Amino acid sequence: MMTIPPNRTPQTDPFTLSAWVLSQQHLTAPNAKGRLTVLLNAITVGCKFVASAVRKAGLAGNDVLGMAGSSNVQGEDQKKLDLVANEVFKNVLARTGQCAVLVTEEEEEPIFIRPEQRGEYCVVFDPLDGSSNIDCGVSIGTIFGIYKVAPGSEGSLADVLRPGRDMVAAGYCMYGSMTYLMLSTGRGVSGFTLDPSLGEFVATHRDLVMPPRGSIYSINEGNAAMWDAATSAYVAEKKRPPGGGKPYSLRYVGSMVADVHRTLLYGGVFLYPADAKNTKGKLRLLYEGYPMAYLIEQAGGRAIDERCERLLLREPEDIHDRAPVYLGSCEDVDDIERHYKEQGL
Ligand code: AHM
Ligand code: MG
Repeated sequence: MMTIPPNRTPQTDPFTLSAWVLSQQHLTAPNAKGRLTVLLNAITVGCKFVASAVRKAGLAGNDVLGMAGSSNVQGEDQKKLDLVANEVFKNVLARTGQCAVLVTEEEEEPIFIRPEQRGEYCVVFDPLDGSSNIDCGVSIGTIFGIYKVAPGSEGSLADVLRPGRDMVAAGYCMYGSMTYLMLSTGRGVSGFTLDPSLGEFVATHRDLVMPPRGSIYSINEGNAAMWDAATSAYVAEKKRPPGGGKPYSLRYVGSMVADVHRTLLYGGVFLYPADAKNTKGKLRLLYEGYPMAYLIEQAGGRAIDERCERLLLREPEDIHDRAPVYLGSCEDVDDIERHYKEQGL
């Protein structure tokens, strides 16, 4: 009988996302019943669907670009593709039978799953982040975080109104030049790339570790006149380093998923501070800040708020709460903290 020698090259060992999740569960919870695996699989189906919709958007028969003529809970105009993605994720998640509560950026109230379909996980998500980039074909993404309900809970507001450190998994999918899905179940971060010929996410970034320092800062400089003193001083220092060192480069896509993805891979920092107009910043804590902070920390980086406290420990006041976000390579985020301390925090 012919035996197949172990060969771990990606060409002959397509390590799929489902296989990776099962292997992680085997390590962390050997008695697990595979429920989180089912849930994560459903999320990958949603991501593949949205990736396909994004690829075809604007072509004949796919009239999903442009405005839907409605606005979401934050009063922001909704794009058609936002709404398509929202429906897709709600449907695939509810059908798993593993969810108790869903929170989506697109809907004001949490969605409580009816008893026949109810499970023990809560998913908070931004179905299509980076709205301003949808119609021009620049990278956009889906962000998600997963909590487990409290023991005995049938799914309540309290199950989702919790700090991000309680999440059992978090990730994002970026619809860019390739479709990437970066995921953590609390034991590091791994990245997967959608192989269009297989229709599967295949492991391409195993156990990702961020550089301790980068050379890129990422912020909307158009808001500079409204920044606080610490943010202004930090950015000024990166442009003109003391002692004549090499300045940092500025990169800003305007899609959090793309800006964080680059930060995870190359290092550096991504900031969305509070400013004189947006006193809590712009980014939503539950389904933007926490999942990204979770991934960054799991990859060895650091994520803080304007008090220089761990973002993952911040208590949400509301499911659509916003928070200032500073995340990236540890030493770069330490620099930001130093400026806040110098300004008297
Ligand atoms: P959205 O959820 O409406 O897309 O808004 C969130 C996005 C983030 O992806 C991005 O980091 C940020 O808004 C960009 O904001 P700005 O255009 O103010 O720089
Ligand atoms: Mg968003």
